[in-house]
Amino acid sequence: PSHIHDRTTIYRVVCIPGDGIGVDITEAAVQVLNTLSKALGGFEFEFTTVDWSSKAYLERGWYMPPDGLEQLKKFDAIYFGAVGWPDVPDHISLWGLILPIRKALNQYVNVRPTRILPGTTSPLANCAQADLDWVIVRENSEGEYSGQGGISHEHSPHAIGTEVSIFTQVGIERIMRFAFETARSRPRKKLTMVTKSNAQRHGMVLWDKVFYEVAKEYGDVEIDKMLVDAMTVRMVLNPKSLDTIVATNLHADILSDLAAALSGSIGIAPSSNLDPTRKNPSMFEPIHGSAPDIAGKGIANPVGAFWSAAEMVRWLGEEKAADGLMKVVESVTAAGVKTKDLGGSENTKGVTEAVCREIEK
Ligand code: GGG
Repeated sequence: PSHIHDRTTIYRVVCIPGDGIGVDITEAAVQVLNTLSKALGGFEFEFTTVDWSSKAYLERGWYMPPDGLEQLKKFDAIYFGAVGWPDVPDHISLWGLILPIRKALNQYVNVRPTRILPGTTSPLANCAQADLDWVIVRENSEGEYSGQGGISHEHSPHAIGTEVSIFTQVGIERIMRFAFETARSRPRKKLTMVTKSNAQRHGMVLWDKVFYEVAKEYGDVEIDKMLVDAMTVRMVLNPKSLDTIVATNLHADILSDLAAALSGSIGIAPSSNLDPTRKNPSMFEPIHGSAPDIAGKGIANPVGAFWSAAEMVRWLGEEKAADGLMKVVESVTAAGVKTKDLGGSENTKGVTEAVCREIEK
């Protein structure tokens, strides 16, 4: 923590609401976090909000100021809303904000848990709550999102685009260790590793090799290996057979959206971009994007934002408060207070106020 004042721990959190519904849900998360700290006592949040967004980019030509990454290092945690707006090409917005932050702050792990929350249903027929409980561990620093490559012969009929995936022994080893530790900490102690090493014959083969090497240190963890295409089928047809999943940056990005949809809605899914060395602040964000079609309408589902906030609180060391917040969120969904994407009729404010009221009880 940044500092302790009158026996209250103060956590300095920088909020980057970003674009579209990122703004709505960040506001909701801040309201809930303030309510939580007030109700529990012992810790408080000092929020700083920065306008690093596509709208600002269109006005001034940059997302982050030149010292933006250095500014972020001064905080205990980063809370992120969403990035992406129709007037800016998506590769500009992603590379203007979220990808440089993950890379510069050594956030090489992206943890994406998936569960069916009480009072909600999976679109999968006969899928009970106990049948779908996964943690996807996404490699968050290299692979397909290395940003290497280029376009030659541009503006000619012979243009050539290359997108180079970089996988390093160090990068693979550290994500595997994190995934094995995650699997070990869960009751079923089961890890499924995903690649496409039949078609991609270099980096993915190294990924396989390192997985089996690291597995030797974790004899208590049951392992298996899937090709990413077959994995989508297994997630839909046999969700119960999965527990912890480790995959590359791109594969896990895709699989975690599928996972969220199978758990009921992309609107509930959280993510933690972690620097496990804790030398840099970690970043917490719902996995959904900016949803321009519903931006500013006040109808976005804030549950993914609350769950991400709970994971931030956990990472900051307030385990009990994190568990308490998730219990409250689950009691609110169980009571049927839900947005339209979950089959309910509430708006963002209605769900947020229900969560706050429940915290204050
Ligand atoms: N809240 C997350 C967000 O804005 N995601 C936009 C996106 O496309 N992210 C890609 C990624 O997570 O790598």
